Amino acid sequence: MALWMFLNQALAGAFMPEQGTQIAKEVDNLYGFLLVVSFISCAILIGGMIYFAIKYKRKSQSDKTPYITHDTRLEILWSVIPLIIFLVVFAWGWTIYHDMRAMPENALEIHVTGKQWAWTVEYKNGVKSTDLVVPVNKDIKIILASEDVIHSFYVPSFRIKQDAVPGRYTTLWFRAEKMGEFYAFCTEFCGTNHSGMVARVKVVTQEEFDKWLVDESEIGLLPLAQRGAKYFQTRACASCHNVDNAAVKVGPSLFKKFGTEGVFGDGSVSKFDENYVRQSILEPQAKIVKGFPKPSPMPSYQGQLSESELSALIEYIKGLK
Ligand code: HEC
Ligand SMILES: [Cu+2]
Repeated sequence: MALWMFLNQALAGAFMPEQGTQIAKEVDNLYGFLLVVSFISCAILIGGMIYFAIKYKRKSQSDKTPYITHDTRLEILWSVIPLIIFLVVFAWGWTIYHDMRAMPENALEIHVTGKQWAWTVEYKNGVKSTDLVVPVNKDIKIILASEDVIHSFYVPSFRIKQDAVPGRYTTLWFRAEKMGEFYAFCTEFCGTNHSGMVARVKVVTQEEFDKWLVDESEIGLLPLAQRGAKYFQTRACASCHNVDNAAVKVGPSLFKKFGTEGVFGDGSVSKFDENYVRQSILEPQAKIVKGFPKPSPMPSYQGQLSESELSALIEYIKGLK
């Protein structure tokens, strides 16, 4: 058993992501078992084949192959042993899967919504975030939805994965046992920027979590531009736009743009003013910045942002100088 655990940890540690939950350890144990059994079977099979090939190689013209029809004992053995192994794997896998799918009661419920190409996390008190922040050692139930196509929410370190399907809710749960930063990916190819659909999962102490939740909910009391700065992060603008002179991300940098003249792919120009920023956010396809692909990969925020949130974003972009 000790050797087994050692082998498993060595295997998992070698190429699996960090184990952030109890389920992750259980999944890795089963996976390790499958690997070890496969190695042993492979050795017996290939080893046996080589051994017999050498042992029964025809050595002279008079060598005759003995006539063997079957061996009942052997046949039962090589049928029953694999059957037992497969049933063990089945029962073991089913138990873990059952634990994964049985939603714990009294879990902290968090809504996560997929949209081309970002995850939005919403807490009961109204806080919206692009990071999934959760307290350590607490059951968390994620309620998934999608605004457009099928996405899939996957946290490799927690060994959990679930599709987000438009028109219905799906759920999954986890209990993070390690503090730190992990990643949630989209594992359902959902369009051009599918690979960029990543959210950070931050596991913090209960105290840090409570404080973060209050801080985030007090955002409404901040001055416009500061609120805009927050929305710029939480609405994923920052994942595509720089606000300084750093290398261009998916979209153009918004640094020192306000008040200048925007030049578009079709050669037209427009003043970079409040209405232009507003249109850029609500109808990204209307005017596409010169040098950027058409159609623009920027999602429309029509119906996603309130007037007050729009004003805050515009005020923030105005102040980028
Ligand atoms: C998926 C990536 C992506 C996201 C997310 C995104 N944008 Fe964009 N954005 C772009 C691209 C690409 C362009 C350039 C093409 C165009 O004009 O649509 C652009 C253009 C713009 C422009 C015009 C820039 C100029 O130089 O004329 C503004 C303003 C803007 N985005 C603001 C925002 C804001 C505010 C948000 C968040 C609410 C946001 N964007 C989210 C990719 C993105
Ligand atoms: Cu996706």
